[in-house]
Amino acid sequence: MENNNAPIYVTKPYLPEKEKFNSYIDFIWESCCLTNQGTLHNKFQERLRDYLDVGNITLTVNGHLALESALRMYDFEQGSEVITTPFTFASTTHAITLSGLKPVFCDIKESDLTIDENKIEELITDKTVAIVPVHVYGHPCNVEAIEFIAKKHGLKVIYDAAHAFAVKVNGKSIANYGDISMFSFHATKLFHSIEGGALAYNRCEYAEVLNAYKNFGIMDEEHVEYVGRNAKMNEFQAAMGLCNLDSMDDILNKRKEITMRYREHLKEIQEIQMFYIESDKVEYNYAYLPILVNTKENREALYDYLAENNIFVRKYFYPIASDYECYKDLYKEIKLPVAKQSGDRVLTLPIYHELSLEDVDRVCGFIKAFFK
Ligand code: T4K
Repeated sequence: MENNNAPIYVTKPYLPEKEKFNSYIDFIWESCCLTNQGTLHNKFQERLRDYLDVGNITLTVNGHLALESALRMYDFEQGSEVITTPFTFASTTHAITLSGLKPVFCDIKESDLTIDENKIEELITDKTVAIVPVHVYGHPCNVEAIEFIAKKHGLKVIYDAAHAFAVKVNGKSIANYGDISMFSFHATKLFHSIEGGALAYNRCEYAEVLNAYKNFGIMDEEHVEYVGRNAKMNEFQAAMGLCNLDSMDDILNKRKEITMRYREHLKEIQEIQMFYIESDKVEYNYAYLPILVNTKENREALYDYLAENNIFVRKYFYPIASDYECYKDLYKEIKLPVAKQSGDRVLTLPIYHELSLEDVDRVCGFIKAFFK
């Protein structure tokens, strides 16, 4: 019998048919090639290039090391400034810092919680070398305005597109905007390879350097040209990616259906703000289900109330990066009112392939009861 009080978590990984995954595992056993650019890695890379409709893909062991590799590839002078958003997962800010660069935080827009393109230019100094915007929750940044600013000031644009797999803007895959885009294929993402990530870019001259960076900077048996890391994707990850890529249409349709059900339920609740991202320009991927609650007190109380009822939502992204213990002393003077308020009010509700519409009804039933 169905358990009507089974815990519901914010997400749950999509799993392909076991037989299909096993057939790839059989192949790995026969080839005895486990990692270092094996057959499945190369096949996955090709298929992703087609799927994302972009010139080049470099696969990595996770999204974070992909972002770090992209930043390090440019060999920016240490201490240079990178304009970015504080409303993101820890990885974005850490990748900039760990690359010896200084994150300069720009506030975000309340309409979609992405970086506020109108506030970027005032932060540019003679030390600025790049912009690292985040397509947070799969909401695309204003890619045209950012491109205009970057060109005007000679800056690189490296998108953190960890959440934006399969999103399209102006009919084009989002992977085609900026100099490089980083995607995360972590188990919690709508498309995953257990752990994993990729850099997508159109300049083929980047390929040799990025491929070397993920393999200790090794060019060939006798030449080590760069101070690289080990960020290689292995064959088991590629096998999972290949399986899941076949199911993308199904995954996207299901997430859309779930999102519509949430919208239907929650649109009447005055205390909650939702996001409607689809437009003539944007094909959205329904990666997350973020809401803004009217006050921080209500957000905290709703979070606790749902947990008491076995529903485990998350506060992605609270605290904002400038308030982390490891950064807050550096950013005491910075005012980021929209990011701060959004971090204080945000909740991301459960959304994953297996989530039934009855589960959505249950989650929304508790939210309605809370606001009554
Ligand atoms: N940039 C952005 C904007 C990102 O959001 C991320 C990652 C990155 C960069 C870096 O990409 P990666 O290096 O990770 O590829 C999770 C993920 O670990 C992280 O990948 C993701 N963003 C972030 C938003 O969420 P946690 O610490 O919240 O995950 P965790 O373990 O608490 O899992 C959340 C829920 O998922 C749990 O309640 C249970 C469920 N779950 C999780 C896992 C791992 C499962 O059911 N099965 C599982 O195997 O960070």
